Amino acid sequence: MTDIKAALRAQHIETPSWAYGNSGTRFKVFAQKGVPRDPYEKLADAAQVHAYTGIAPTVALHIPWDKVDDYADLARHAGELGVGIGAINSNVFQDDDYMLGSVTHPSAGVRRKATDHLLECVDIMDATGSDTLKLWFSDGINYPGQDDIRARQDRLAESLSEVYDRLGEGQRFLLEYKLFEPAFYATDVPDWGTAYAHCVKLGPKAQVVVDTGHHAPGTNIEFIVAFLLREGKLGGFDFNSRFYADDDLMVGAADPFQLFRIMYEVVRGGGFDPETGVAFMLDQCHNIEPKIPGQIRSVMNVQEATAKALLVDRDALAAAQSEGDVLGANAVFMDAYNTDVRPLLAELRTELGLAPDPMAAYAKSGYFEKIAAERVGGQQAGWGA
Ligand code: RM4
Ligand code: MN
Repeated sequence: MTDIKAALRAQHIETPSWAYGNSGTRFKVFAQKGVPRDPYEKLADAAQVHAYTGIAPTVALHIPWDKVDDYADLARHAGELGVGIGAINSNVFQDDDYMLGSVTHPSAGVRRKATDHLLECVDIMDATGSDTLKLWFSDGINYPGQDDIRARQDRLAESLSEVYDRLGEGQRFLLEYKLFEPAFYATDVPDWGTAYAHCVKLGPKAQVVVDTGHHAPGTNIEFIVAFLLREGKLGGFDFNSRFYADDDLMVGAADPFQLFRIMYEVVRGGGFDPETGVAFMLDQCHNIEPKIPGQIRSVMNVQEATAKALLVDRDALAAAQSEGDVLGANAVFMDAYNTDVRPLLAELRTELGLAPDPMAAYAKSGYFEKIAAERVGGQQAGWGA
C-alpha cells in the first residue's frame, strides 16, 4: 500500500487551457458564467483544479487561442498561482488558408505559413520553459482523387523534419493522430502506425500522443499503449471519453473500465517512471457542465483508474498467466477493477493536507460565485477566440 500511495503522490495530470473556455458543437456554443476572458484567467482556474486535487500542476496552452504579448510574463503568472506551463499545442486548423490542409497543402506558400507557426510554437516553448510541443493536423481530403495521398505524406515528412531540427536540448514533439474529422475520406495522420513511422524516422525527440477519442469504435487502445511504451515511443495521452466519435467528454465517464485497462498497461510498461516522460494530459470540452468542477472530476477519474491499475496483484497475475489459468488471471484483473479506491484516495488527500472530497471542497470555496461576479464584460474565451 505504501508503494501505491507513493506512486499516486507522484502522479501528475495536465489540464488544457481550452477546457476553461466556452465550447460547444457545430450547432451551438452555450456561454457559461465566470468563463475566463484571457489566458491569465484560464491559468487562475487551472490553479483551482490543482489546489483541490494536488496532482494537476501544469496547464497546456493552445496557440493562438492563448496568444499573449509576453510569454515569459504568462509563465511567471502561472508560477505565482502555483502551476506551470505544460505542452504547447499548435493550431493549424482555423485559418481560411488551411481549407485544403496545412503542412500537407498542395501550395508551398500555405505549407510555409503552417510550418512557420509550428516553429513559432517552439519559440513559445523557449519563452515559457515548456519542453513539449503537441502537433495535431486536421489535414486530409474529402474525396477520392482530390489530392495525391503519397505526396501529402512527403510534405508532412518535410515539415516535421524542419520542426524536429529546430527543437532545442530537452525539447520534444508529440505527434497526434486522429481517424477522421474534419477530413472525411483520408486523413494524413489517421492512426498510431502512421504517427509512429514518422516519429521513428525522425528520432528520439519525436513521440506519439494517444488521444483516447481518436480511434474507430472498438479499437483496443490499451494494446496501442503497450506497444508504443515498449518501443519508447509513447509521448503522452490526451485523455477524454466518447460514445460515438471524438466526443471530448470527461475522461472515464463513458468507459471507466477502458481507462483502467489503459492505466494497467501504463503501470505494466513502466510509464509512470519519470524517465519515460509520458505526459498525462486531458483534452476535453465541457459543453454543458461547469468547467472547473468538470476538470476536477476528470482528474479524479484518472486518479481512480490509476489506483485500481496499481492494485492489480502482478505476482498473482503472472502466476495465473504462466499456468494458463485463464479464469484465474481474469479474476485477479477484475478484483482490482472492482475495488472501491475512493477511501484510499480520500486518505491520501488528507495526508497531503487536502480536503478528502475535492468536488465538495471546491463547491464550498465560493470561487465560482467570485468569478461569476467579477468576470463581466470583455470577451469570454472559447473556440476560435
Ligand atoms: C483535436 C485534437 C487536438 C486538440 C484540438 C482542440 O481534435 O484532439 O489535440 O488540440 O482538437
Ligand atoms: Mn487531442
